[in-house]
Amino acid sequence: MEKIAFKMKLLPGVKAEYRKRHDEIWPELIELLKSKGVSDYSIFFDEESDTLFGVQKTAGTGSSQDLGTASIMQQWWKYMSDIMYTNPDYSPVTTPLEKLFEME
Ligand code: RM4
Repeated sequence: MEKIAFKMKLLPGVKAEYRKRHDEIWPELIELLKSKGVSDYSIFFDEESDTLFGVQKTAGTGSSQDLGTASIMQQWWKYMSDIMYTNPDYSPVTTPLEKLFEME
């Protein structure tokens, strides 16, 4: 298992809506993530910059951000696109982050 992190960006003032949508995350999306080896997945938020930080473990077969060929992820990304910075295909603009330290 590998632990990876990446950042995404919210539009201003939509933190509550983002949290609400994730509180109500689709079971089919959770099923996809788990089936593709994603686990221990958290998303943190920096109020000052509206930046989201995703942290997750992967089974070495890619991260949540690599699942854009799955219909349910395409639907989710489109659903979220009104409150996030996205690419033309509605995928969230994602910047991988370099790990500088990890305590086992
Ligand atoms: C985020 C973003 C990510 C997705 C999670 C579940 O808002 O859409 O790509 O993996 O939700």
